Amino acid sequence: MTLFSLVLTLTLLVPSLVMGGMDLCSGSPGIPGTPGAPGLPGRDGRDGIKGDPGPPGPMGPSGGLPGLPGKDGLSGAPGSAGERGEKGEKGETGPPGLPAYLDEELQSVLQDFRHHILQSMGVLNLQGTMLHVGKKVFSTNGQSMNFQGINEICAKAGGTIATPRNEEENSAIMNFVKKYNTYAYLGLTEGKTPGEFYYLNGSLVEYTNWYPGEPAGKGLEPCVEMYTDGTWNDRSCLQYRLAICEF
Ligand code: MAN
Ligand code: CA
Repeated sequence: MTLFSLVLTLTLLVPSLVMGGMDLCSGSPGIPGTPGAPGLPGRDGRDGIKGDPGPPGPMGPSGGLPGLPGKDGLSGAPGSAGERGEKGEKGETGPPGLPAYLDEELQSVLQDFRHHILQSMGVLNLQGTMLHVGKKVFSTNGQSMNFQGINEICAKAGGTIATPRNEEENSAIMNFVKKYNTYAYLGLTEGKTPGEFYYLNGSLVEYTNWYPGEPAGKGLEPCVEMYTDGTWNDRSCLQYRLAICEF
């Protein structure tokens, strides 16, 4: 070993001995060195979540091919109801119910009906505006109007213009004519043949009570009025006559 290599060995060894011992004259810490150069860029991270769609791009040049057909529009308003179907088969028999006379709810509904009907009948009887003949009811509101007006108000009330089919019905109508001292139109009109009269349902008149010499209008008096004695006269349809309906 040369002297040089011995000195070199010691020179290298001594500082490590001093550092390892720590009690060999420790100095103050040195000044921090300057920051190192930036490291190499790290590896790429994982893919991020998908971003929002971008805004629509600018319109392309015109003259392109026509686009695909658009989506269907909103559905239209419902159509009108179809024709009534055929009647279905009879359903099964329902569960047995109480006999009507033991059904308290039904009895109370019936009592209510009875009460209301009797009240209304009382009012109508007092006013004398309703006359029963067989299954028919004749009634008047005491107003006078032309033939068309009478047909309209009778239809509105759910009836038709009074049409005597026999003597009893004729006298019921005459009762109103006398009471109001106003002739009434009847539900009859003249056909194409002058002097031939028909019910409003189109069938030829059966019962008549013409005043002697009538009908004499020769096609110019297509309506029929009742005089105060119950006889009939053919007459223009534009007079004002008592409105009597039947139900
Ligand atoms: C008037 C009208 C006719 C009727 C005659 C009877 O002219 O009422 O309808 O036939 O009188 O004289
Ligand atoms: Ca006449």
